[in-house]
Amino acid sequence: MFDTIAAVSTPRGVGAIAVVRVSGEEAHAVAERVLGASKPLKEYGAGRLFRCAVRRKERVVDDAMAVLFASPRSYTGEDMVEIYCHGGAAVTEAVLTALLEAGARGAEAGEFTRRAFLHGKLTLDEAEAVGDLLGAQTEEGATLAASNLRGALRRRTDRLSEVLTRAIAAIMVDIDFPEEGESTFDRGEMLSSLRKLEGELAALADGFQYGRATLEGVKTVLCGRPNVGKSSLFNRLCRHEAAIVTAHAGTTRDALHETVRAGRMLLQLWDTAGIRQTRDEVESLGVDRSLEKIGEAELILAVFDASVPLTEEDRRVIRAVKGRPCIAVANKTDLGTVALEELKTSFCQVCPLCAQQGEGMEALLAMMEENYVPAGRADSGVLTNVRQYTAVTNALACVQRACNLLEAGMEADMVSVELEDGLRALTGLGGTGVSERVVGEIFANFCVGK
Ligand SMILES: Nc1nc2c(ncn2[C@@H]2O[C@H](COP(=O)(O)OP(=O)(O)OP(=O)(O)O)[C@@H](O)[C@H]2O)c(=O)[nH]1
Ligand SMILES: [Mg+2]
Repeated sequence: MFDTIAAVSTPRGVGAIAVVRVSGEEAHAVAERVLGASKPLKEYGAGRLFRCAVRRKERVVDDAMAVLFASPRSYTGEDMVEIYCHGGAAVTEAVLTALLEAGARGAEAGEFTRRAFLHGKLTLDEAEAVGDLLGAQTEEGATLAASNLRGALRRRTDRLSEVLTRAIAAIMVDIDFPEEGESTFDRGEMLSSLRKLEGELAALADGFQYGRATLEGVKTVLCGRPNVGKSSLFNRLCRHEAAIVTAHAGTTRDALHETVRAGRMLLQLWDTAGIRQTRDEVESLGVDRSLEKIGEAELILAVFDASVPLTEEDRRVIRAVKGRPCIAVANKTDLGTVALEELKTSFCQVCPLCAQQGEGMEALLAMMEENYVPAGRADSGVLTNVRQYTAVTNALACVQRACNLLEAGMEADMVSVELEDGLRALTGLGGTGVSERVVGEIFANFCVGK
């Protein structure tokens, strides 16, 4: 049974308008008790905007607009009413209170979207896309989430599930009607189709790095010896004077963090203390912190002063970032480029830059995007969270095992067990067979009113 819930769906605070939503079996009746219009609400029909007075305890608290939705053609799949009231804090509160007094219950976090999932209006990955869309901080992230909301990821996984279903069905025929010593299905053909599926699942799993980076941001750390221009670059990327810059070596002592939009990327960006041997206790703690941040980084921007030959301290930095995803930034090119060639011997990606004037920033952003934002991926159905990623990697492992069993000429029913596990993992991505607890956790992360 789904009772009738109500909540303010716009952010708290003052705005020109606020949207209050009601959903559930009694939604229309509850609204009828509160909204005074020129005729009974159902005469307006679904999807028609009408003007109304909102009443609470015999008093009109707002002059508003509203629209009815009839089940199943609504966001939640239930009867719904949306009220567009004036966005003052007291007005909004009064409209909500009137609905609660008229029989609705205050909605829990994410309850509207949860109902949409439970009524089959959205699959679980599409519901997650609603959360991703609300949290997206770049247009790239919004595009990705919107396309998942419109089913891009679901269609992609549905296609893969179909391959599994067909393979399972073929094996079932074989198990049910065994012919003497021979399979009724072509093992070679099945193996090649499953190997292809394996490749597609692996590509889907690989895209997770991009999905997460786009929505949560790439953990990016600026490092280098003191005075090379890390904080100058940090400020350029932040587009404001977030860090102190001086000609004094050892200016930055602590690790500074900002969330930054850079081109099509979102960065969780850290500026760090210059790495060097020092007797200064505070600076030395800062250096420890820098090394720690390097350890956690997904992308390192190792900054060097290109106008002078590399120093022993620079070489220590090069050793510290060895084998990590790293772009070398050859800074201070306005003063010279003597270190440029040597940097090219240690790094695949070297970007000449003048952080002080901003020359080279576009090239640097392009280099960063090259690593993290492959062209044309945002609308292809991308994994965006660990739950989805785990589902796909589990399915992938099952398919790999099934292929190995087929290759080893093992019994068809053993292959089929793996394929069924793989199918379960993959359909779980859309929410099939997912436990109440997991579903609850997903929606608990939403805000009230969503
Ligand atoms: N000429 C020139 N000077 C620069 C450039 N980038 C930074 N500087 C100067 O270099 C000095 C050090 O810059 P910072 O950005 O503080 O360097 P840092 O690497 O953060 O230094 P620490 O915090 O001490 O480790 C300042 O005087 C900057 O103005 C550049 O591209 N060209
Ligand atoms: Mg600094």
